[in-house]
Amino acid sequence: MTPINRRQFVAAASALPLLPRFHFRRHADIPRPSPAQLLWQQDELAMFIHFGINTFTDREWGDGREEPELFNPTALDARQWARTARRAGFKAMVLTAKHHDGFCLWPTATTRHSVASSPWRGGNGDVVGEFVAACRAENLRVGLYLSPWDQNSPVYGDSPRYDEFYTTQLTELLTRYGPIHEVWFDGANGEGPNGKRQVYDWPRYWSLVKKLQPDSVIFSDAGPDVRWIGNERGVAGETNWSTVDPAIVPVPGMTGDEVMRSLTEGDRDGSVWRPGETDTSIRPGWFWHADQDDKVRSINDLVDLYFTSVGRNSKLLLNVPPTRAGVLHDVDVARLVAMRRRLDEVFGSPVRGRADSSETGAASATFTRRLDAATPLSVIDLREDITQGQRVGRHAVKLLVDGEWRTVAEGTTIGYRRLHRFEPVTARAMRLEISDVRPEPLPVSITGYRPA
Ligand code: FUL
Repeated sequence: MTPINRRQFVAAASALPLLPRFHFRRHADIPRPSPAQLLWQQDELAMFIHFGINTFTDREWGDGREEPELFNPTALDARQWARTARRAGFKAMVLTAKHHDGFCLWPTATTRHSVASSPWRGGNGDVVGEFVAACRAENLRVGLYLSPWDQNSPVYGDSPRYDEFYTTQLTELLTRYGPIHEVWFDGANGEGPNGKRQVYDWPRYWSLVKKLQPDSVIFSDAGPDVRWIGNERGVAGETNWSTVDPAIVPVPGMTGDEVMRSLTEGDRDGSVWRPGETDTSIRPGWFWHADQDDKVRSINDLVDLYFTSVGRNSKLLLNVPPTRAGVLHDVDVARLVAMRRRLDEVFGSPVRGRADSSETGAASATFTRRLDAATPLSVIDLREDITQGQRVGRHAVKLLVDGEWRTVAEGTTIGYRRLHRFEPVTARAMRLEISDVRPEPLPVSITGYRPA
């Protein structure tokens, strides 16, 4: 007998008249996360580190003509970045190994525009190496951002030659430093010195990453593993599917309403699993600027970010830029630690109750949990088991208050995690109604939290 694959088996078996068809619909193949995508999502919080020549020129986008001598952090301490991240509950960090100015934070063989031409550590320094070592020491997953747009490279715009240059840089980064969990690509694209626009060979870059770091996730507008959420404000869509139709955003850097909608909300019947990452900065800029030391996000603002990203089936990649000394600023550190304290208070006393009734229809279900005593609640935390895909298209949360069911929250998608905040009410039971579910409903976990 010739072996057949799973898809052929399902097709063949569902054609048999004696077997009920619903059996096969119940096990429909819907997109599910890979192990690497699952880890990425469960981390919930990652810290973005924008650091480089811009830190010393006070710019956001360098032009590649900076003198490498300007790069000279006086007290660089990557361990302080990592320690802060861990204390604040972050599970991963992503460093700008190269930004649009082309200045490399590691001693690359591809260009002289790097730390090796700077006075820092006598020209023998390696920020990427120190960053990776610090992540390992603090048990954080490692991510690297290698900007495709490079304003320094003389071959930028000469597309095949630049692809060669760029993949050599990628190879250095992905072979010298051990496991890299996330590789971050942005879509910025310009013209080279020859006046031509660079055409990036995305399939080549991505297959190289997969070859060198098979357990990593690749981030870009177009994934393939993790997609950009479509804005830099820290706000995921209230509707947020982790599935997308890959034909809508085939390459990074595209614009248009449908592109932005698909980035922000995903696509319900999309054929691939590509969850959204929400990146934003703790300050107005991505790089450190002295005149923004008094513009660091407030504690409330940081807590809100958690609700509008992690609480909407996304992951938060929060940028905290080191100063010219090479450390995270005291103000930023204090805010992050306070954010952690506040989140620990909010989520400190979970209320689960016990399962009471549940009713399941073809595309809807109701789950009820009784509480042991009347309990004040102000947050509800919903979770689908995303190892089984993402299914719920609509939901409502009701609390039993004085003998009546009161709706405290309504929405569309749930996914990995959906958080709702509301004015405290004292409840005896919690109920979740889900509808517009595809394929069939599975249990959704419900946890309440007391007012902090
Ligand atoms: C964008 C860049 O242009 C910004 O400078 C920043 O690095 C942001 C995270 O990505 O594409």
